[in-house]
Amino acid sequence: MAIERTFLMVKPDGVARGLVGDIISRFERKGLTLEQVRMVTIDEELARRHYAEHVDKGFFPELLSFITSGPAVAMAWSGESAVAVGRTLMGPTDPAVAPPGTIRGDYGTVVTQNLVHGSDSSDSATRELAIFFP
Ligand code: D4T
Repeated sequence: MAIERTFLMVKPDGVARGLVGDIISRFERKGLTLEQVRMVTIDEELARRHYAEHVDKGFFPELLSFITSGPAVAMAWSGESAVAVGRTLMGPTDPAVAPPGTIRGDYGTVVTQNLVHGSDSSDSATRELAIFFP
């Protein structure tokens, strides 16, 4: 048990569909604390830094096109086990199989347009927060 910080982002599809308020509300109601928030339109350079582990994957061109397609909402959150709690509320990567009650399970069907990003470890959170909130 530990207070952690995590990086969460509403991706361009979530912003375009007007789901920012709902998504923020879910994290708030769960008990996490919103520390910082800013709108950002991700460019290719930022996408390559954020998704460094995926740049050589086959799906990267599609991911790059999507993530740079419009504004996103970048957020720093804190709370008890914030990394795991954030991931639990988001649901599995592919919205088609994400259970109802999760953000991806409730609002998506397509893996690329999966609405939200959340750090998958404390180390990732530190790295990602430094990129978006230098
Ligand atoms: P992010 O990083 O966006 O929170 O997603 P996950 O942590 O849940 O999933 P990930 O890192 O494996 O994938 C990053 C990002 O790539 C998209 N993606 C993934 C895609 O477009 N096609 C694919 O086949 C996969 C596996 C979705 C999330």
